[in-house]
Amino acid sequence: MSIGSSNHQPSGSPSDSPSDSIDITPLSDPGRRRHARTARRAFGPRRIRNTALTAALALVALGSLPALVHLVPEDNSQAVAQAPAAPAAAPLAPQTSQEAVDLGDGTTLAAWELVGDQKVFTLTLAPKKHTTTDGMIKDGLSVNGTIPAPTIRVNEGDKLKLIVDNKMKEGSAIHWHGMDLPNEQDGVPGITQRTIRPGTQHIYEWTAISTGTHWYHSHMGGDQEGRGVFGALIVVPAVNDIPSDRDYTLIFSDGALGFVINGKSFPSTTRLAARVGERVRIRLIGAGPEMIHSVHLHLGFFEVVAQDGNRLPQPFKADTQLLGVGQTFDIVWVPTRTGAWMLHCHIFSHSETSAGMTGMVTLVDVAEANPVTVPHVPGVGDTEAARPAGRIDFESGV
Ligand SMILES: [Cu+2]
Repeated sequence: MSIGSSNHQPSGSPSDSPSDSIDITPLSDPGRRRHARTARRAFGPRRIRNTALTAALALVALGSLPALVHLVPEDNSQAVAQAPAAPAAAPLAPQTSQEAVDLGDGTTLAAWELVGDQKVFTLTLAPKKHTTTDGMIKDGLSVNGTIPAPTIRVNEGDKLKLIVDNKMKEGSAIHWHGMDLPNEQDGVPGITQRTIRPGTQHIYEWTAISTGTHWYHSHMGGDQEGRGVFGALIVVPAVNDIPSDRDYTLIFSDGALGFVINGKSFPSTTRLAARVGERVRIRLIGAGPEMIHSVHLHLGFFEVVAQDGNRLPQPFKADTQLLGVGQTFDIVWVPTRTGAWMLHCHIFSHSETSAGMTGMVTLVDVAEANPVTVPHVPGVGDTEAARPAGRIDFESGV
């Protein structure tokens, strides 16, 4: 499965099942049974087998039940010719809301609702006792109850309304990092807006025109950011997105929460799932207020394909990517072997103590590649022995 560029839906956790089997759903439809009975009377059992086969194949091609009406022909050889042209696929109904969804990498997709022509997000900032790993409880700041803040994922050109509701005991403002937007929407307290006082709201309105992987965070000094007010801000380009089978986001932070990936310290970080041969896109975000991180992935190399949301004109291969404060990189990794492959900051004081690995460490669990599935064509076997019983032998006509 490839994740398309116009995908509105969360894409971090594609199904592990091949799900390539062809489902001829209308088989149990009473209308079809009626047609089948009529046809059986008219043509006898052998002819109906042929007709049913042809109808099944045509159904697969057309993917629509109404077409079946045209597929009980007097002469089976005319079936495909008589079938009407496949109707144009109906346009998808516009999405009008999105629920919060666990994206499978330790981040959560932000909920929104379409009001008029705007996608409306409500972001509630509040204190939270946050556990980074067993026994490590920190005084964090959450957005909609989560650390990191929920991932805002929108499409290029979307008009956004972002209601920031400050339920913290301190003032704040939210900066939309990497966005090309009007100055008064930039979220810098004392410069472009008044501080959002405790117990009050502030509304930001802007259009998402800066595509790729970005982020948002409190601009009230680095302290709030270090305690958790940071999240991914992904603007899916209308065309030419980076194709991938998996799409994960890893946000590195190093403030009051300690050395964390997506708000967690190893071994409580979320392990990522992948399969051999898949294109695994990982969006790296340096959201810590203080430090650079040297992000290393075991097993070969990955390709660095974008920086700060912009596709690189010349992607390059690396096994370690330096992630500066405020930077983002998109990397694409195609695992070649199964196993538990480590992704960690290679600055060992950020990822290890004398007691072992901790902090900025996670693992990618790579399973075997999906088997190649060959479509089954009913009635046709490579050898006579391979033909299932009851199937028609086209050569002999028996
Ligand atoms: Cu580091």
